[in-house]
Order: sequence, then C-alpha cells, then structure tokens
Amino acid sequence: MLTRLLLLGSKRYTSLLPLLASGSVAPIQNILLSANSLSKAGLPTLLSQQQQRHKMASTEESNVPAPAPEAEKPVAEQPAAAPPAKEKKEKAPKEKKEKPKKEPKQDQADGKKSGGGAAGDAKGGLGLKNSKKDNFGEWYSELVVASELISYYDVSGCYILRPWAYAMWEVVQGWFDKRIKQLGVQNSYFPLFITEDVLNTEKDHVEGFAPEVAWVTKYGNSTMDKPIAIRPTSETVMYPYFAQWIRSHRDLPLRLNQWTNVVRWEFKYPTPFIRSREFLWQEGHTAFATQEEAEKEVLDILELYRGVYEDVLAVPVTKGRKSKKEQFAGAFYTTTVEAYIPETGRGIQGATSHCLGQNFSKMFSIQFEDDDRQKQHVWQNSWGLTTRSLGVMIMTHADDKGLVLPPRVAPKQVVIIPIPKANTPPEMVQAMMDKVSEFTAALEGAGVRVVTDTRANYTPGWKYNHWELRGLPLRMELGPKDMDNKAVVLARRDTGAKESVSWDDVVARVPALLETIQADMFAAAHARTADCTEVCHSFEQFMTALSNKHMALTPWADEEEIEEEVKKKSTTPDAMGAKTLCLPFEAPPLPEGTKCFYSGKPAKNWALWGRSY
Ligand code: 87F
Repeated sequence: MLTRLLLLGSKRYTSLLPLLASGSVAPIQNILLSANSLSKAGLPTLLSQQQQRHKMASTEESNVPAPAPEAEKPVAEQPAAAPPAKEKKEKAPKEKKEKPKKEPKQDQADGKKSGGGAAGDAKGGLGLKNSKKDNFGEWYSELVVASELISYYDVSGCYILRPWAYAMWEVVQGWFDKRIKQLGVQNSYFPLFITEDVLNTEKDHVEGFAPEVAWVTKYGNSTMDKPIAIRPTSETVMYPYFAQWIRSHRDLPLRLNQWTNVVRWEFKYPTPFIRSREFLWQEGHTAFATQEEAEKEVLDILELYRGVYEDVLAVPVTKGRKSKKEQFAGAFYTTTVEAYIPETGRGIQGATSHCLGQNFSKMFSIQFEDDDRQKQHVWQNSWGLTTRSLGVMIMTHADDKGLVLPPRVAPKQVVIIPIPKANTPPEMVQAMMDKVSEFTAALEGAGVRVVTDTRANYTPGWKYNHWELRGLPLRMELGPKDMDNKAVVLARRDTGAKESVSWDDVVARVPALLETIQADMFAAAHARTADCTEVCHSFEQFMTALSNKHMALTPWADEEEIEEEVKKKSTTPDAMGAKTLCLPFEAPPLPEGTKCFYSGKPAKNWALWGRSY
C-alpha cells in the first residue's frame, strides 16, 4: 500500500493515512483543521474540537423576527391561507452573454388540500427540477429562487435579497459585529460617492480595477461637471479623514468598520451571492502606531472570518496568506480564508484581511507624533466579508430538496406542524393546537427560533416539502398518535433521521439536537473537503488532481512567474487555469531539500492551488 501511494505520489488525503502512521506526513487534521485553526490545542480529535465550538449559542444572537402571527391562533380561527403567490416568472439578467442556461423555476406547486396538488411528492411538487450532482449551475439558480432567497432584477448582475436571505445576513452581521466591537472596533458610515480626484489618489492600485468602477455622469437631464464614482471599496473615501483625525499617538489606534453596499461593474458571469455587481459587506479600516499591533489585528480578524464560516455557516475554510500575484496590490500582504465547492471543484475566497503596512499612510499622509515628537506614518489594515459567504454556505449544504441551513444561521430553526386527521375529534385538535402553542413558547423561551405551520388548507406533505425547501434544520410533528403517546416526532433536515421525543424532554432535546446538527454538518463538509485535496509533487500529479475536480497542495518556490505559467499551462478548452488559493498557515512539514512541484527549485512553502470562482 505504501509503495503504491509513493508511486502514485499524488494522493487524496484519505489515502495518506498509512503514511501518517509512519510519521512521514503530518496528520491531515493539521492541515485541514487549519480550518479550525484550533491550535488552541489539546483538543485531540476533530469532533471534540467542533463540539467545543458548536455549543449552540442560539439565544445570544437571535435577531430574527418572531413567528408568524397565525401561529398563535387556533386553526379554526384562521383565515383560509392564500395559495403560494403566483409570482411573475423570474427574469434572468438581460445581457445575452450572462443569461443563465435555464431560467429559474417560477413558483411552487399548489399543495392545497382540495386542489389535489403535489404534496409530499418531491418530484412533482416542491422539489427542484435540477440536481446538484448533474447540473450544478442550473440547480443553484433554481434553488435560490425557489427557496425565496433571491429574485432576479432587471439590472444584470443585481439581485433582490428577499427576507429569508436578509435574515441570514443579519445573523452573520450580528455575530461578527459583536466580536469586532469586543476588539475595540467602532462602526461608522462614509458616503457612497467618490470624486475622480480622490479616487485617483491611489491610482496605482485602482488601475487594475478601473474597468469595474461605475460612474454617475448625469443628474436629471443635465450632465455632471465631473463624473462621480460609486464606491467599489472605501480606502480613498476614508483615508483623507484618517489623515485629518490622527495627530498624535493618543489618537491611535483608530479602528473603524462600516456595513454597506458596494458596486463593482463585473463582466464575469454573475451568480447570486457569489458574484454580483452590487453586494453587501463590511469593510474594516484601521490604523495603528506599530507594525506589531497591526499584524496582530490582521490575524484576530482572520480568526473571526474563520468563525463566521466554520462556527456559524458550518463551512470549512483554510486560513493562509495570498501569493504576491493574488494579494491586493495596495497591501503589504493579504491573508485569506478559502473555501471549496466539491461539485464544481472550485476554490472560493471567503474573506480577506490585509495588512496595508504604511503604503496608504504614505500616499494619504496619515501621520502621528510619537512620544519623542517625531512624525511617523501609521500602520494600517483593511478587511472585508461579503454576502458571498451565504452563497458558499448554500452551495456547501443544500441538496436536491432545497436549502439545508446550519441551525446557527437559520432564521427559523424548528417548524412545528400539527397533523390532525380528518377523523380527529375537535377536542383533540384543540388539545393539539394548545400543545403547539405551549411548545412554541417554551422553545422560544429556551432561545430557539420557532415557526408553526397550522394552516388548515395545506396537506402535511406539502408543508414538509415547503419547509424542507427553505432549509429549516428541524421539523416537529404532532399527530393524534403522538398526542396519545405524549410525544412528538423530530425530523432532521440534514440527514432525514427521525426520533420520537416525549413531551417532558422536548425543550431540552431540541437545542441539543440543533447543536448536534450544526456539528454534524460541519464535520460532513469538512470530510468532503479533506477528501478533495491532493498532495502533488509534480505537474502531472497536479493536472490529475485538477481533472479530479480537486485542489492541489504542492511544495512551492514562491515565484510569481511560475504561478503565471502554471495558470496558462493548466488552462484547458473546458476549464480555466488554476491559481494559488493561499499559502496555508497550517500545512505538512516541508523537509529540507523538498522541491517545487513545477520548477524543481528548493520549495519555500506549501501552496494550495485550485480552479476558482
Ligand atoms: C474594484 C474597483 C476599484 C477590489 C476594486 O479587500 C477598486 C477596487 O480596491 C479595490 N476591487 N479592490 C480591493 C479591495 C481591498 C479591500 N478593501 C477593504 C478589501 C477588504 C475591504
């Protein structure tokens, strides 16, 4: 086995296990748990590490709306529920070259009891037409519309974030905002518009991005004297004011963040959440007296980005530094969290935390007087996380029945569905509804986000499909048998597993099960990513890894020209070239004499490569 592996050279991580035993390769957890970066060590296994982190903190960060009002009303009092709104057919972007291959599905089947409908039948009913495995792109476009996250808009590359999506963004915001404030960052708001002169202050860095800058050239029927840019990022907006506000070391550190939209007129194929011309993000911009303080913050923020992905969205990421070629041109260096989508075999940048060094402070003259009354340029960082994070989460977890939401980001975590039968006596129906109200209140009291679906004119099967499509982590069913047994049935969205839980245990069991689901979803995604990362020591192995839709981890001499060459050489008629995703912070040992997989020169570090978004 060992010989075969050595001959093969290019190995999937799973097949590295015999080598690990021999001690010649660091355990894969060391690499992939970089993800977890829990060198906070002492936590022996992946799961125990996760369990540490996946203790549900559901109450703490709940900022989602209360359950729908009809939930509280007994079924008899409810007005007849409207059928699912017949929405106008979703429009795909207009520009021809950007048109998705298939237009997204219009709306859901009518599951009304009297209308026949397709309740309970995923194929004919609410399920998706496309499959994740067979036609990923169409599946994703259909999914984001059918699950009511997105509506297409008639400006190409722009999307409406519907409440279900926005509520998830609010969870991410709440989680991150609280933690950056704990670090001492303050929120602020700077204007959307940038004059041409100011934008040109950092001409060198903007140059490469210039084609993406959108300009306002008219107001009413008049032409602007000077066009005004719409912010694609806010370095040039903020730093002139940093220069005004910072005078002495007592004004430092200055640590600002803003939650805004930005516009980048992308020409690449747009994809909801993943690449759009307007998107939401946070951008942090900070200034320090010393390099040490700035560099510490770069990593503190990167760790929070890891937390957003792994602890909230249950998406494994690799932390690392960007190569010179891939870093932000204005940065001293760029750190990143990189995720991976197995179905497309593509890496995706999750968020970046840049150390800007003194590059911008020199350009914008941001100086402070130190203790010795000497003028010094400040050290700066900038860092950003966008709504792309939701797209990565959706792509990672959703399946052919719809979204599968990790409990921590799910706007609603449990749907309670009473299931009266046609012959259930009215007193029992009433008792059932009372029980539903009782559980709703008790679970909400325990910090669980609950919705009840007591609509009388939809079949249980239709409701199951409806909530599955929207990705709710847990369904609680309460039928006549359960009433007799004083129990409920809990059904997991991620695995489909069902369990019967006695009424006395429900309020303790539900939060615990949500915590388990969160940990299990992360573990499953982590295992998939691990299985799709190959260690490669030659270009041939590298190309095999790419054709397997995997990422490649290679020894590398860190040469920009080589990266350019690899990109060209790995471009095929069907696929874009590969680039370095990052130089991972946690990687196997690199023994003296290890050669770069491409140039054969002495390797300086490991690089993680992949085709990417
Ligand atoms: C597009 C047009 C103009 C990216 C652009 O990553 C300028 C830019 O400067 C541009 N696209 N960038 C780099 C953004 C760097 C940095 N800004 C703050 C971040 C995080 C948040």
